[in-house]
Amino acid sequence: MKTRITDLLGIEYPVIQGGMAWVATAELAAAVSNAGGLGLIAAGGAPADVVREQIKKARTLTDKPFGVNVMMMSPFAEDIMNMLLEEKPAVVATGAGNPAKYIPALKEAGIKVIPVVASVAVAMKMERSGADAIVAEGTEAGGHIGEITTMALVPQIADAVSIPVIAAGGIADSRGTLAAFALGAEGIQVGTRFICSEECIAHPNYKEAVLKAKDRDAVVTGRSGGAPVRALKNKLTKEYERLEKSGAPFEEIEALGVGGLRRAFAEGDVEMGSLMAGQSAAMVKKIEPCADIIRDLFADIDAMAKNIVGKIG
Ligand code: TUI
Repeated sequence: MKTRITDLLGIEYPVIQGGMAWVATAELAAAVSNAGGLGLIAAGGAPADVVREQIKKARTLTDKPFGVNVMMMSPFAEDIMNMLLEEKPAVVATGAGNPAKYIPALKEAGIKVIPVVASVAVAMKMERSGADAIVAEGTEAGGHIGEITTMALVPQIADAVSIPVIAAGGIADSRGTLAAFALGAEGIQVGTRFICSEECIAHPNYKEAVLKAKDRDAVVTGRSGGAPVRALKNKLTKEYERLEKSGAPFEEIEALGVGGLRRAFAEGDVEMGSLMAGQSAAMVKKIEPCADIIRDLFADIDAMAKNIVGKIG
């Protein structure tokens, strides 16, 4: 496959692995890059030295390009950006905020910059600031999300910018890949399905929760505080809902989530851990190597496209 994304990043398949805090470690990033996609190490809420060690580890596991996802709401975002200017990963992706002030220095260092956005306005702002590509992330995605669906967001962003668009949110098989390309994307970002890869070191209980998830299990909490997060329904999300409905103070609601990711991904606490996952969780059927996941994400695209043209063309 050849798109502006495979050319830009020097990869075989136009797929980027989502920057999932705690899940997207050096092991997962290297496995995805070795399989021909672009793996990302997620900085999440970790300090710069921890992220630097992850980059060094990934370099021992792959000689292919990989990237780092920086969560802009992290108190360490600036430190991490400065560290990245030294380490020079192939790509810096960002989420949950505006990376514009860092883009000139990153580009100067030869790093490609790919912000994740959830609206047309921010996509246009990122293009003007010098981004190399954009991830258009629909509300189907896991973690911190916007309001607009992938179906409606991707074509609007594709029309609004000239840089290549990567679709994210709800994509977990080759039907989703084909749909994303039909909407104007030139690549896909996949998170949830990679949680259930063999190489992902998240706790087995968390992988099991994704495998067991049904269509309505990936619920949104935190709307009242202005930072909606999609995660698998459990005791924690129910407690969130109860507090939000009761009009509890923001601080009390927020305190509930502190440490939630660590509880889920490191400790396997499926009751009070934050099991962030997208709506595609219900489509994930087994634990398999990253190479098999990537092959399946692009399987039979030709035949599917021809079949569709046969029906409606
Ligand atoms: O960032 C994500 N997903 C995330 S971040 C995260 S850590 C977290 N946990 C709890 C609460 C908040 C964060 C877990 N999952 N996806 C990409 C994404 N970025 N979605 C939405 C945005 C976004 C939002 C606002 C991007 C830019 C933006 O504003 C830009 C501006 O101009 O201010």
